[in-house]
Amino acid sequence: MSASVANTPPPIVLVFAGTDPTGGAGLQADILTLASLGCHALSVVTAVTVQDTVGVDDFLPMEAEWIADQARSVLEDMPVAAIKIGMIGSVEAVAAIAEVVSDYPDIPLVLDPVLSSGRGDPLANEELMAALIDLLLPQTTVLTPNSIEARRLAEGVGDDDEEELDTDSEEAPDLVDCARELIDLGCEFVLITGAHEQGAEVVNTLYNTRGVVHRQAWERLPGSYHGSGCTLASALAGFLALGQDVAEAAKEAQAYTWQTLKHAYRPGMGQFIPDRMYWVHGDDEE
Ligand code: PXL
Repeated sequence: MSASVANTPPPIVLVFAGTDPTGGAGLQADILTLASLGCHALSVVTAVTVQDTVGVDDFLPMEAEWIADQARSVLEDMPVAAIKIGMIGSVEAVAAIAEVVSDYPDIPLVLDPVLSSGRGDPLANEELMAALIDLLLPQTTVLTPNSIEARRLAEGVGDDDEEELDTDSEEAPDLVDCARELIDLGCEFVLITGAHEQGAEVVNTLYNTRGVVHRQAWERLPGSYHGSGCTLASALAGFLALGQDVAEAAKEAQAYTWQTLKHAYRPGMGQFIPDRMYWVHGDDEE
């Protein structure tokens, strides 16, 4: 019919995420990141948030059946090279997503366990965390928690419900132990990010069943960023879709994310937004 019929589509990544009207985090961040890497994003809306760059005011979870229907229509139509899951919004939605992805066990799955916003507004409760652990972790290729999320997930939901671990606390389990626990819960790899830890550098570590795969240290940038975790997880899914193995994709995703943070801008009164299109905008004055 036309020449466009012959064009090869870019690698396709299916994203499950909540929308963020600021464009800083969530689905919008994922789509921008994937587009920037040369992938095509299929976008399944799991929730709608009300927020600005300062914090999240409210969110409305999408009905679980609607989430599954959105996903199934595109999965049956197009070849998906990787799946990325961000904010989910309800326990029912976790179950629905787990059921859909279980039909596609060969597609690598990146799970960003979104538990709260950058400001700390809760985006998941204990029940949702338990569902993530039971239903999605065993299907996950790479889990991408920050150190706070890693500790909360590894600590489990049983013993000490109300008390979150303070990252400065002497009691805080070592992240290597957290990684081992998370791997034991069934995911293949865990990439724990260290921005919330102390230190001049941010150290991110990739683990698998044998322990540390690699550890990378990055110059700590001064801002507070909205959507850095979404950017990292999507970039990782994108590099997997482009054919890299997990170890290489994790490195490339960190390098890309660090660049987006280095070029971040502050469009409102709150956090900085990573510039996923930094290579289009060119270098700015600091
Ligand atoms: O950065 C985590 C995140 C993911 N998804 C949505 C969000 C946020 C943080 O605010 O709003 C929709």
